[in-house]
Amino acid sequence: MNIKKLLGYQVLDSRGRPTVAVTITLSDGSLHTARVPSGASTGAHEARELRDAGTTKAESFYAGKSVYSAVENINSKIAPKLLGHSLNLAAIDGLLVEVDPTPGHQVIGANATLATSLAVAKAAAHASGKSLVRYFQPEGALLLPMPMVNILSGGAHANRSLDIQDVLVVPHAASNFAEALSWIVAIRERAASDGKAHGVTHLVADEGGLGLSFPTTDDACEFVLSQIEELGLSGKVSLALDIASTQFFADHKYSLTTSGQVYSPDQFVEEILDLVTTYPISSIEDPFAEDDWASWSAFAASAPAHLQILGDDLFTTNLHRLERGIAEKSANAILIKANQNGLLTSTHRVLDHAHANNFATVVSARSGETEDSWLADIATSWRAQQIKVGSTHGSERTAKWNRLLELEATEETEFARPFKAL
Ligand code: 2PG
Ligand code: MG
Repeated sequence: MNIKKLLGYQVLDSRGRPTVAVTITLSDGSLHTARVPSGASTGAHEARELRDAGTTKAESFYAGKSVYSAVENINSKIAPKLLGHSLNLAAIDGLLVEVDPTPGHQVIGANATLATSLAVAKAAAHASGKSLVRYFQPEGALLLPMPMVNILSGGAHANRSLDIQDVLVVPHAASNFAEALSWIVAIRERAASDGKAHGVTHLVADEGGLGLSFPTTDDACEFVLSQIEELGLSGKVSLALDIASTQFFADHKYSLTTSGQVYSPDQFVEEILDLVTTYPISSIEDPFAEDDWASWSAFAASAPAHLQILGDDLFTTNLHRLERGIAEKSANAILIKANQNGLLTSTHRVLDHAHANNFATVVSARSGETEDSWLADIATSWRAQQIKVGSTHGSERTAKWNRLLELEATEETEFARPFKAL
């Protein structure tokens, strides 16, 4: 079977912003579509997401956020190379690098390359008569990942109602995926009604979390911990924080808006240490800015042994940055976002390299998502052990949760439980 037609076009993501889709038609007449997500708190070292200048009339309706040029690159530069090609994902990803050998796909755009790479993977799965998850892992029990789920949102996802980006929960003691999700739904519902009862108006943030305002990170943690406690889930569900600190780091200072406090990097290391030793926090993401390597290493050297120290903007799913983090002992876990990288095979390589070096991996959605559910399949078959998709609200989020529930119901599975009780 080979590629008869490959078409790129613009679609919308969950924020109502344009993103890239690719549909491949195979020689058997079947169609295979993939859509790519898009971040808001993007790291400076991510692969390039190509967006238009906003100068033409068509572009101006999307205020500089349209992706017509990435689509044009797919149709004029990528498609001619791939027509008639057999469905070898690694070979096709190699061809995409030949089309644009710049690091980070600067010329054709990582949104163009990833949409193509994903559509090829889906088409290749079909050609081998398998689902995407079974294309990557043909045999054996599938390892369903532990969910890390957003309850409160702040930062760039909720109009900065909190300085930090997310307070998430990890149902680390759940015995299966369905139970894990049921606990999370209960916490999310209770947090929403308690927020109202306290007279706090909230917005539903970009990832379906609650945009409740709290003066400090401690207050936000205590609020979520009280929901966990009221539900009788203390000791079974822990907190995870995405500090997304690059967003408030400037002039060598961490400046918090809601509390008005300003910290030097050394002081912020102490502040974060305080936080993770005060609350039952199993994972902390981007506690320091993307290029503040010294603070990462200093923190990792004194952090509690159980703590997952997770690099998102720090690593941007980039092999070289991960290698530096391993060498400098900056963290012990990496967030894996395929669109930070731009190709499925090299994203997989980063994940494997992390596992080979005893780093944990968390496969992650972006704040701008689509209803496509490929993320659940790759997180499972690549044996990531953890997945982050935002909250339990919004079809672009539930598409991934529902796919994991489907796998648990229909396949032979195990449930990853990477955290010990706190
Ligand atoms: C993150 C992601 C998802 P964004 O920072 O981890 O929460 O956000 O996609 O905006 O980068
Ligand atoms: Mg993050």
